[in-house]
Amino acid sequence: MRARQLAALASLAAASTITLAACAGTAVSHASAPAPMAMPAATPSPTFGAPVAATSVVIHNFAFSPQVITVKPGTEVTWTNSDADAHTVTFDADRTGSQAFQNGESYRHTFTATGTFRYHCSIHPYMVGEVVVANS
Ligand SMILES: [Cu+2]
Repeated sequence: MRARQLAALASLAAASTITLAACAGTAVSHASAPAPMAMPAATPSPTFGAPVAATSVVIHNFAFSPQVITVKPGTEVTWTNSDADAHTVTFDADRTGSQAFQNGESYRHTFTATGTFRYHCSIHPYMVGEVVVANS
């Protein structure tokens, strides 16, 4: 019994050592292989709707509508919550964005730089949207 426990502990320790070694190896190869990071941008998610030129988004039935909007740089975008539940607008890239806001409340954000800005609701992470900021 005692010997078996010791053996189990020993194999656990060995496994930990292997895991640590594997982590170190992974970290090195990860730094030189940006392919996994680039994948989401290269293949747009099929759950995203068609882009719509708009400056306001309504949150209704646990979805952002329109889901994908296009704006010019310098545009202020307004999200208005028409659900009974609170939601957030949280940008995927840096987790900045709104606090939870309630029914009838709005969140505004001005987009200065061009780019594609994906966001989600931090309370309901399956709620996703995108703002495409482009000059044309
Ligand atoms: Cu939500």
